[in-house]
Amino acid sequence: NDTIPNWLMQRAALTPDRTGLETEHQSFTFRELHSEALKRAGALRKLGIKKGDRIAILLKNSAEMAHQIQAVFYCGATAVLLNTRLTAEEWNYQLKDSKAALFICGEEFDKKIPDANIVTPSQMREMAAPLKDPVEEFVLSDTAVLMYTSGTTGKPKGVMQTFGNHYWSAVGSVLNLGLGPEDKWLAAVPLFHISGLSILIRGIIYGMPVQLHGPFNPEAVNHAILHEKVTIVSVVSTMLAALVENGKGRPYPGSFRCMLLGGGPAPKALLEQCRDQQIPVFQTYGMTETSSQFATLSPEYAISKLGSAGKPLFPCRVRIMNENGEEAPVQTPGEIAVKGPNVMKGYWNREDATAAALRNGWLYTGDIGRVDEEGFLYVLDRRSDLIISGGENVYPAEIEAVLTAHPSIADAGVAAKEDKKWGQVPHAFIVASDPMTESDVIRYCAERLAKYKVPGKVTFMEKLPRNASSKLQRNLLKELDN
Ligand code: S0N
Ligand code: AMP
Ligand code: MG
Ligand code: MG
Ligand code: MG
Repeated sequence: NDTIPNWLMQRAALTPDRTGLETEHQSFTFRELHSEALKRAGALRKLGIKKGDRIAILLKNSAEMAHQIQAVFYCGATAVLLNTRLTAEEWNYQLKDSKAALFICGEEFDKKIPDANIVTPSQMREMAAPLKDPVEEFVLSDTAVLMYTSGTTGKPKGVMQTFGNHYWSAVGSVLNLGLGPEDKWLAAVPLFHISGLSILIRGIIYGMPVQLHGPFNPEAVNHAILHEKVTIVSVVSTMLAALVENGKGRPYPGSFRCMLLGGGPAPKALLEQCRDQQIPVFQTYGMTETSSQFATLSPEYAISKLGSAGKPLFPCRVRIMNENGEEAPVQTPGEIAVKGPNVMKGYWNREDATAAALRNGWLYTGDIGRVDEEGFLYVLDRRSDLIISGGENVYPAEIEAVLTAHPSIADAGVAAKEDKKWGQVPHAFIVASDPMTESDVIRYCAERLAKYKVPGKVTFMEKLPRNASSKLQRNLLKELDN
């Protein structure tokens, strides 16, 4: 079994006095990050955690969350990172599916969670004591993190990201973006998504400081770029638009070198606006299943290839596949398939879904794209009706399942509605068997689904468009709207 040193222990041994993490009120050297992780790992051991266990974490972006994640690794366990925007019902599903031995849950959430083995960060701090035998080496093929992502069936699946996936992801990123002694990466994206977690891990592997933000505050991010020597920031389109809006008339300093934009499509108008304001946007394509960035547009092509997600990172390959399972010719749209050491091991306890996604060493993303003559990737369409709202994924099937369970709803379909702020929001089309109103539907959904999955609009219909085999034609629904 190939291993690498426990990354935080190694980093603390190599460059102990460098700043590793800063938040609004705190700053930690790598030595301090190591000692914070070690103490919490001791608490985890006292709570009975052993190698191979899964530990769920539901916390907001904070130094505490960063410490807890590393502590899990020090125990040889797997961290299951829960999205803070979900409902209790949705968290419970993931806790049960992952068979989490322990649930580290922020005080602000715990009242909503039944029968889980809950511990709060403050309880853990009371039990803190340095772990005597932390895991000194990470086995590259061991699962470091489970991150849940929904699918066409509507049931979330745990993506198994290994230590090797994270290591290679960090290496692929730096071989493209480079690294200087002045670099500092700002994380305002959530640590429970790979967009945020990957920043923490890069920081440790590179020996680079990470500035971690809590709730997204455009003024605070712009202030950090303008006055706090941040050189790289990761964002989704909704965040970038808010930064541009907030930053009007305040040009970024030349030291700010990369606005890494991913998590969904980038509106051309926004890209052009950034180009005009000399904001160095790097469009990237990646997903939870690829442990973050997979392809990224290098700076020298930012203008000539505007709209492209760039070329694969050094360790990665991209292919466009046609319906016969052959590689499609240049410029021909097809399914994007990717291969590389940052591609997940599979979906946790979902052999069928894993076999469907991973074929002959390639991950079939379900996204549609084309590659131009020079090898630049253009992402054209989303996998399987996926709606992306402000960087959060919304699967129509998941909402439809909730809707049709309602006694007064005979049939339901969900499609994307274009939205100025979020990019897209879900639009529900409903065949009601009893009288009901739009607000009845919205209230019902809000009790069962994360806010970003609650339909932004409801349209009542006599009948939904279905084909001869009664399959819902969501593309027709979409046309009914926009
Ligand atoms: C866009 C964000 C920041 C919005 O959150 P904000 O402004 O903090 O909202 P709140 O104040 O919390 O809430 C206000 C109201 O808005 C609702 N709401 C919040 N978020 C959404 C949403 N996304 N869609 C719809 N509604 C939303 C709230 O519910 C609230 O409503 P009321 O007031 O009615 O209660 C936030 O959504 C955010 O952080 N988004 C980003 C998430 C993200 O990171 N996604 C990426 C996931 N993909 C990946 O990780 C793979 C790609 C990747 O790795 C990557 C991505 C980007 C950059 C780099 C990379 C990389 O490869 O390294
Ligand atoms: P997630 O599963 O949350 O990691 O989201 C990944 C999905 O976001 C991909 O499968 C794509 O559908 C979409 N996506 C990511 N990057 C881009 C991009 N540059 N352009 C268009 N869609 C993207
Ligand atoms: Mg997702
Ligand atoms: Mg806010
Ligand atoms: Mg019903």
